[in-house]
Amino acid sequence: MARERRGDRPLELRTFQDDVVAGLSAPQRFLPPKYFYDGAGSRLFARICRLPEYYLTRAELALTRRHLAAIARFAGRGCQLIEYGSGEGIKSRLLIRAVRPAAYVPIDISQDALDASARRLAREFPRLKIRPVLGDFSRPLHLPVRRGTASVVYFPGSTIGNLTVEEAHGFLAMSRGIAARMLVGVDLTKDPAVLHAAYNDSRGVTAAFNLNVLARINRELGADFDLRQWRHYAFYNPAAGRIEMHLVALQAQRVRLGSHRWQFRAGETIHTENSYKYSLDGFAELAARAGFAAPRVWTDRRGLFALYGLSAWPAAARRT
Ligand code: SAH
Ligand code: AVI
Repeated sequence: MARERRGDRPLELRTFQDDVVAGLSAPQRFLPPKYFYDGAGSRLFARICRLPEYYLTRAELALTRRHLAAIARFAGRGCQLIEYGSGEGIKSRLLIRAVRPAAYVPIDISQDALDASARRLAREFPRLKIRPVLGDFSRPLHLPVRRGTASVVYFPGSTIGNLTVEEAHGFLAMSRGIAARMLVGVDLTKDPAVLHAAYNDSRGVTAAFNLNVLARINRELGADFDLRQWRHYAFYNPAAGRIEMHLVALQAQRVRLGSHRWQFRAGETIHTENSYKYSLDGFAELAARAGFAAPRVWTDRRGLFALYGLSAWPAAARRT
C-alpha cells in the first residue's frame, strides 16, 4: 500500500507524528505516555493490573470496596459521574452500583478500551445512561453533561501520577470548572523495592507495554525501530519522587520516520513515562493550590494507595 502523504493523514495521526518527532528530537528524548494506549497497549495494561507485583489496582479496589458507602455518600446519589482515563472500568462498576448516577461519562483516548468497557457496563446496568467520550484529557473537551445536575469527576488508578506536577495542577484546575467534587486515586510514596518490583514484573508484561509504543510508531507512522535493539528500563528516582520508565538503545543505531532521521548512541534512552508517588500531605497541598480542600481520604489497610474526596473551595476562599 502506498504510504499516505502527510497532508492526507487524519489530524490525530498528524498530531501523533508531530509529538513523536518533537520528543525524539529533544536532548533527552521522550515520548508522551498517552501514546501507550492503542488496542494492544490497553490489553497489555489490563494484564499489568492483574500482575502479582502491581499492587496499585488491588489496593485501590480493596479500599473502594471497604469504604464504598462513605465514598458514595461523598459523591452524592444521582450525580453525573465523569471519569477521566476510564480504561477497563474495573472500579467504576463498584461506584456506579453504589452512586446510581444520573449519567456516566467515561472519557478515554483508547477507542478499544472505551468501547469494551461501555459495552460491559451497558450489559451490567441496562438502565444507566452511558455517554462515552473519545478524547485526550490534556486538551479542552466538550462533555455531554446537563446543567442543573451536580457533576463529580472520578480520576482513579493514579493516572494523575503520569502527569508532571504542573500538568496535575492544570488538570485539577480544569476539573474545578466542571465539578465541585472530585474522587482522585493516588499512589503513595513507599519502599522503593516495592515500587521497583511493580514496574519490573517477572513476566515481562510491563516491558512489553513499554516497547509497544515503538511498535505502534512503526505500525501507524511507518518508522523503522528494530524492537530487538531496545530494552525496558524502569527505576525509582527518589529526588523527583517518581518511577521513570525509559527504553534503552542496546547498540548505536539509526531510526527513520518519513523524512526524519535520528542517530542513537548505545545506552541512550527514550524517556517514556513518569509515575509520581505522593505523600498524603503532598497531594493535599497540590489539590489546595488548584482550589480544592481534601476533606476525605480513604486508604487501603496497608497504606499503599489513597482515594481523595476533594471539594472545591468557594471562589472567595481560594488559596493560590
Ligand atoms: N482508570 C483505569 C485505567 C487507568 S490506565 C484504572 O484505574 O484502572 C490509564 C487510562 O487513561 C488508560 O485507559 C488510557 O487509555 C487513558 N489515558 C491516558 N492518557 C490519556 C489522555 N491524555 N486522555 C484520555 N485518556 C488517557
Ligand atoms: C496508568 N498508570 C497509572 C500506570 C502507572 O502505574 O503509572 C501505567 C503503568 N506504567 C507501567 N505500569 C503501569
